[in-house]
Amino acid sequence: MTIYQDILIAKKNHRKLLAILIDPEKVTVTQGFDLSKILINSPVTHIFVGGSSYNGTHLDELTAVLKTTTNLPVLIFPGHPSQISNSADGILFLSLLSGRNPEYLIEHHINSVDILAKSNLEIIPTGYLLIDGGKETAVQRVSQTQPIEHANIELAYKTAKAGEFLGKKLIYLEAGSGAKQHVSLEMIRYIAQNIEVPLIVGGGICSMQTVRDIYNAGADLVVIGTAFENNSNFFNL
Ligand code: 1GP
Repeated sequence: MTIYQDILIAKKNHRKLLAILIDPEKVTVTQGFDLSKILINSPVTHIFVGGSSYNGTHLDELTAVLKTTTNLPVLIFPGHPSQISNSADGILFLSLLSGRNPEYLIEHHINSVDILAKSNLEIIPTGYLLIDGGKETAVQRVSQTQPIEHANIELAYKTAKAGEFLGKKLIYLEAGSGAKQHVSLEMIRYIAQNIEVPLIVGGGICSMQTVRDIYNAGADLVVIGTAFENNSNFFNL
């Protein structure tokens, strides 16, 4: 079964999914081993690996360690084509639909073809929407795009739905790593009720209670980065 098929089945069965975002800029290979020990005893179901500005050399090794020591599906969450690793299981092939920067809508994708065409990675087309999280985040800075306003549910919904019509298999609502405020429950609820494909929500989520609230609002998969970096006991709270 593919990773995407499993996500679809989880959605159908209301089995909520939880991803940890690991930024290779902040995690060494040795730390990857330690992380794995925590993750295998946690509710985490997926590992996302990526960052807005990583350009180091240990991505393949770190990805391989995370994959082999946890047995969890590892998906590349790329900020740039150079962040694609064949050691992963798949890739969220992101189009930044909230923005109007052609690099993040199609250019990076073209530049990824040579490596992806030769890889065994499961490629999952993902509509990526940056929603204002109360401060300028790395995605905004690196992509040079404006987020959708926190309160503009209609625009966020129409952008997500257009992504679905374009064939995106996942929609990802992103407040940005370390956001002051996560995507509102109201926006999540409205979009979840009005799209068919699974919904991912991430950015600025600081407690397991908020994770549950976001599930209850209709998200199928929640992404945690900063909160776990700050507290490795996060999933037990
Ligand atoms: C960022 O959504 C992820 O792409 C995670 O955000 O670091 O704020 O948890 P945080």
